[in-house]
Amino acid sequence: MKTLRTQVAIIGAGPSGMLLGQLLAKQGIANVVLERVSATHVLKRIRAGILETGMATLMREAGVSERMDAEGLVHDGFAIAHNGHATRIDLKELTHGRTVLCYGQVEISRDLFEARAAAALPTYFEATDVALHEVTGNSPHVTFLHNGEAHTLHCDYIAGCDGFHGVSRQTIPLRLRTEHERVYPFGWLGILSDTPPVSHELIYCRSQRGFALASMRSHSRSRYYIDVALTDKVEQWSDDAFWTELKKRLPAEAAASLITGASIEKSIAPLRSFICEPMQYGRLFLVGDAAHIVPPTGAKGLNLAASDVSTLYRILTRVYHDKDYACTALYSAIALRRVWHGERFSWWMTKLLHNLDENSMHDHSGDSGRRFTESELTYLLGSVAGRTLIAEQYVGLPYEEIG
Ligand code: RFL
Ligand code: PHB
Repeated sequence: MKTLRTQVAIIGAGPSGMLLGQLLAKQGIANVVLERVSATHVLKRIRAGILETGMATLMREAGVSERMDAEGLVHDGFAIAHNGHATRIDLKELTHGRTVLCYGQVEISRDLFEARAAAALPTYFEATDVALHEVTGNSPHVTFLHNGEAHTLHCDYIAGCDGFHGVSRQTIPLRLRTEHERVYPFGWLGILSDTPPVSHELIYCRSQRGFALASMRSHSRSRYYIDVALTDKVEQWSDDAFWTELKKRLPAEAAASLITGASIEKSIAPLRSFICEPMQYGRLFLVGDAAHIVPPTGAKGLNLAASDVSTLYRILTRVYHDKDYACTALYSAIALRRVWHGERFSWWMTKLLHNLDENSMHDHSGDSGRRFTESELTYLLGSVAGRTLIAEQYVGLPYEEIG
């Protein structure tokens, strides 16, 4: 049995855990990261692509932004296509100069792993049987197995950054947490290909056949999604079948200029809205996907994780630099206020752009639910106020100060 000691134990080496670790280390706050899988495994998960300014700023504060600033693509806007007609949401103009950055989550993880390794900060990959103990007492600790050896990590605080399926949230007794959940009756089939993107900006499409998204990772690597039935299996979708369906959903002009190629990754992700309240239990703080999941339609998942990280990092800095122990009690309320906005926006964007059964569940006859949504979208896209509503939330609401 090995005994270890640190100030903050971080469970999970996804973007939440790694970014928090790097920011805390910059402030001289010791931390240890425990991750269930290998670094290679983490780097295989193709996920987010769009960063709000808040996330990009945190990467800069953590001193890991060199490649992001050199290679990330600044997007001044994106398009929403409806009935084959694309309307541009001019983010920059509608939000007084704000933009988003297109830079893949895999690249973020790679930059954070390299920085952590270079600073020789303690990280245990392939740590199994991670369990949290005495979280509400004065001597919290985490036990785990690493290379077959039992370890006990004593700490002051625990950051549960272990995603939706992690152990941290489960440590909060059921009677003390409320979980809000919505599952959607479809998933996103995503494909990555070394082909030039069909447009230099993202195109979100609502069509009679379903949703489609044209995104990218660079000028030569594209990421496309279509919504599919939850029962579909990825093996059922050949590359050809995917491209054929995508072309039917994209506006005609984009479909005509789409360059297709072999997929280098293909997967189906279910869509879910989920929020756990509170996000704190004693000395345990839940961060990112461990506490909340959004459907990807608003590109908010990683960005909500980033605002949690920012809040927790500022609170812990105050604890260790100013001995302000009481401010830890502020975490959950501050984090949740922004989470609920992001959740609402993601649900709303999903509803606007997909054929959701929920829209027609009150129909006695006909199809008024779908028609209401189509009218709403037509109205929003044709109105400066409507486009501004979308733009302000897409670039991200401001972070709240610690009171
Ligand atoms: P992660 O990335 O899930 O990392 C959690 C880590 O914890 C580890 N873990 C454990 N470690 C130790 N012990 C245990 N018992 C453990 N259990 C789990 C896991 O192995 C993992 O390494 O959570 P984190 O760090 O909070 O990051 C959240 C983001 O990954 C997520 O919100 C985004 O990817 C969501 N998302 C998007 N977000 C955006 O902001 N913009 C986007 O454009 C965007 N696109 C997307 C997305 C997510 C997608 N999928 C597949 C869900 C597109 C897709 C398709
Ligand atoms: C992506 O590029 O993976 C991506 C972009 C925007 C979204 C979701 C996913 O809303």
